[in-house]
Amino acid sequence: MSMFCFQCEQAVGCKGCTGKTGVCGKTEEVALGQDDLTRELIGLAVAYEGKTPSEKAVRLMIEGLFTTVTNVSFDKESIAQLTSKVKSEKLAADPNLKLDCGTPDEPLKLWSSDEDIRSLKSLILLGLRGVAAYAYHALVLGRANDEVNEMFFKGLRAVAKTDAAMDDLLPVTMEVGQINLKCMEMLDKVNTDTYGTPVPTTVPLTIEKGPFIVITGHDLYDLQQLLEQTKDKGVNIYTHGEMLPAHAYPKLKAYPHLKGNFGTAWQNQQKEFADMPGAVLFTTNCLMPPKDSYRDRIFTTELVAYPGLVHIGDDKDFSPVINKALELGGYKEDRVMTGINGGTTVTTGFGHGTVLSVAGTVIDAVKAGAIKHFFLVGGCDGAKPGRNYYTEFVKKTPEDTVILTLACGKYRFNDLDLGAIGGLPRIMDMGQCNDAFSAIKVAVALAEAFGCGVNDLPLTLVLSWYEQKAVCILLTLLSLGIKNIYLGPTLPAFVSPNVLNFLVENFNISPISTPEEDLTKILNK
Ligand code: SF4
Ligand code: SF3
Repeated sequence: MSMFCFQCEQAVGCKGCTGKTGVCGKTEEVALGQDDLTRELIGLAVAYEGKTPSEKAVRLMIEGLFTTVTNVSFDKESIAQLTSKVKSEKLAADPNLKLDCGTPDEPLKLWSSDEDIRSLKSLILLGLRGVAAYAYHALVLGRANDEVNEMFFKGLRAVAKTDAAMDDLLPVTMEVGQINLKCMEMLDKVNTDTYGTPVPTTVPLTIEKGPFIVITGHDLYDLQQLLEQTKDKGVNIYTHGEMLPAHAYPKLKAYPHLKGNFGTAWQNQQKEFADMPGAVLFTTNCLMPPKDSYRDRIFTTELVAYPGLVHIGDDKDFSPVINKALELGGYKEDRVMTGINGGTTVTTGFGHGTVLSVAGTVIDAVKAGAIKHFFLVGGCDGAKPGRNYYTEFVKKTPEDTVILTLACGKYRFNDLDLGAIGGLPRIMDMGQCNDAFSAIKVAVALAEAFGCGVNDLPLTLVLSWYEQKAVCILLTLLSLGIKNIYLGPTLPAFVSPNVLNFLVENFNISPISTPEEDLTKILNK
């Protein structure tokens, strides 16, 4: 038995990672442990058929799904512990459960069925892993939604069906998309209820002298706890990766020692963290195996885990991180750092609250012809050279167009100064990947204002994907009937030719080609 994983964009040869280690650094043992966990989660879902899942079962379901997202956990021990909790809960719900999706000694049977069925089941399972990440963040802030929670169980029951046909599974994939919209809406609401409505904010990329901590991932609650605990400690806090939009939330922005943003997107961490005299806290994906040169400075919390790293538990006592930052002492002088295009600041905070507050200006600018087209250039970043497409695409967009962006793919271009239209910057960062909710809200509001459908707006979505949150967001967009999406850098390994045909025929999804060719196609339509 060997590992097989094809859940992210790095899958070897666009087919799958096999052998001893995946491209992400996940070992065979961890991959097989994640398969066991997934099998137990499917069992849990089946055990609860016709019954309302207990609170404990829901929590285990969300944690289990999120743990298997790419770059979250590399730790077979914590995965095994979670698996055994899921197993006990499954047996408590149905002691006689028999499940035909493989024994622990063989790979999940789910993956050995017809390729189209496997493809749709993958879209459901991987999409739900993404939704679980967002549900988890909302849960941390005390918010949950029964409909969202029920979908985890319903979706995994569909995956468990060995006689499922394409017609059974297609509606479930769309349902995963619809439920993700609800989930992102819940997260948007609890984020803004807790930390205020994001406001446009310019964030320095310079690291001031003195001790500092870099916090990365998506979890705003962890950031706030860390800001509280470092208040009078002489330690500055810098965001990294998907934590950047935190600067725009009034209640987080209010902390004077939240100073700026360190580095660029996740895939550059092994280079950017080497020799850094500060501590780093990972709150969610995307952790890469730490190099020896800096592993003593890396800390994990929540579901993120890596063998040998110090993990901050539920008590959220960040003292080890703070002490490490004090011990390292930081840079001796302010360190001017830049984005990948040489910019020294980036801006964020253009969520639906801000953009819709100036909707009148935007609509007038479109009517007057000052804004000809909107692009949503968003999604994940990654290591493939082909991702340079997104930088070039943005650089080549005409001056009378606006670029909305979100998630970590924006580091390819968010330090560019492309000027302004009607007082609004041409590049507007709407936030983290879950803030795709903001983009959808803005698109729907614009469509209403112009009395047309979203597909009739002068708007094109140019998306980049890497991990499973991008999968659920894509399903959300499709479930809303949004067409003509450009997707790259490559298409997912788990999309079979027939499923791809379905997506092309029904939604006109196109793989990206070159920035010039795609821009010509889009703007001449
Ligand atoms: Fe490979 Fe991605 Fe799976 Fe890691 S998560 S093993 S890189 S397909
Ligand atoms: Fe990025 Fe990992 Fe997907 Fe939240 S942080 S978008 S890749």
